[in-house]
Amino acid sequence: MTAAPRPDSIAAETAYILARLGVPAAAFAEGAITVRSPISGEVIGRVAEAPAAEMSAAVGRAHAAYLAWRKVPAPKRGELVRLFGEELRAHKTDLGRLVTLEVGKIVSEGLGEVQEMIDICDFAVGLSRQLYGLTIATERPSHRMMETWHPVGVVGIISAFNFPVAVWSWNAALALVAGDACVWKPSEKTPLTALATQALFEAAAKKAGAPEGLSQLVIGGRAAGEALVDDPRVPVVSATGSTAMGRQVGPRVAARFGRSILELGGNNAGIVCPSADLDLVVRGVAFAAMGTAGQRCTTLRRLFVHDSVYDALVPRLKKAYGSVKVGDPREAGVLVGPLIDIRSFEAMQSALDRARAAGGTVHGGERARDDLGADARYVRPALVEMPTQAEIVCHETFAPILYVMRWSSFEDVLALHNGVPQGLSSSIFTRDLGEAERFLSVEGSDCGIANVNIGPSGAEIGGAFGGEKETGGGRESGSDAWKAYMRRATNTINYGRDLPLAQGVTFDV
Ligand code: UN1
Repeated sequence: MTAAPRPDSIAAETAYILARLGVPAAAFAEGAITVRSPISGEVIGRVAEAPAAEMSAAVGRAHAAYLAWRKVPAPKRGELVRLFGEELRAHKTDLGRLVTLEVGKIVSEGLGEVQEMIDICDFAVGLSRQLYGLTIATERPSHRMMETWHPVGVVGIISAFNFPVAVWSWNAALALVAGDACVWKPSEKTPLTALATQALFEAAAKKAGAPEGLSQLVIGGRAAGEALVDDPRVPVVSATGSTAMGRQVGPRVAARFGRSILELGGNNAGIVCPSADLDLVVRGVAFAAMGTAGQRCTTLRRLFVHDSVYDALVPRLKKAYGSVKVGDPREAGVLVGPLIDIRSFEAMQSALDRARAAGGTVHGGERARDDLGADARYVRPALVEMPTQAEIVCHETFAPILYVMRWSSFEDVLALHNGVPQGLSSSIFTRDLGEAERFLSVEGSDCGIANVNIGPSGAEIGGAFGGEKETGGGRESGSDAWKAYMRRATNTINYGRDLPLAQGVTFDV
């Protein structure tokens, strides 16, 4: 650990933190992948793309580690994850800061991302003593029937830039206690946080005496992703990213009878009812729609406001949109940092043009803080009043755009709510128990996550995370999501001296 003072430039601070986290300087000194900080657009690292054969070699190493790891008792596997959680606790400030530098999250959200990793480690440690199966009544005398959950093998993890390390940890922590090994292909936009996380994992693995190669990191582009997706030694592929990516991954994994856990696009809505507490709505909407600069899968993108409260609420929201502090995410008071890159800014502008063409009135959305770097893109979050749920509203644009629409009939608003291809997260703001319960019922939200009086984003790790329809159907993180990382065996044991057959079949030889 170096005692030098924390340097000023983003590139120098990045190098300083990576050194503290145990990443050798050579790992980010040269290579085909140029990493830019969205804060200023400056280059903060260059990382080599893994050669074509590397993915297959990494899967081979992970598979060899799995063969040893699967025999380690699950609570002992939990010990590795506990030690990894300790590393994360000890380095939370540095890793959180690195998330801020590489992704542009505000400081509290960078730290929150690492906290989410710590939380899933804690969860997985407990889980390592609970990988339970059922015992099931059998129809045959002197028999017993039960389930055993076994490790499944190598789990492939493809992660996105917006939660560059937390989403990996949701998968890895569960996979590791389940007895699996992991191969990780992070987003090409965020290899530095991946290198740092891998270094912390290696430190924990060494302390735990875990088999070598249990977690492999392969930095590369599409070819690396495809090699992972197509490798028959990878029974489970967990992929987070766009629906377009999932459309490729899902069928390819299925074609070789692998399983995929897909966490794809969201188009999350909120319904504001006549009885809603508007103070709470303003705060809930502000965080859910503008937080993380609109770059969460769970970001609030559509808001349906009842006619009777529209004129009371929407001016307040516009005020919040106009006054929220946009800028350098390292600065105190800033709530909205940069977009990840220029392409993302262009996609946002083209969505706003389409919204205008469909009759929308756009407030905000323009470039902000162009003094912070020619290659950085900051925007004032956009609130767009839409006359209808036009086609553009049905798309996920990964930027801070909130489409606001009016409603008057609860039936109609439920239909509009569910009338998009995605099904990740959803919310209702109401004090009316009937409305709340209907929203959560079978006739209500069709999403994997449905909330009352909180926005759709910011889920805790204890619940299963994921969604329906084009969101991909996968579930990660809490509840019984661990089952996707294991294989189930049904066991029937005959402890008698006869051989009664099921369904009363007789077969006397
Ligand atoms: C994502 O955007 O990919 O619920 C994950 C949330 C976070 C995770 C988001 N806990 O917003």
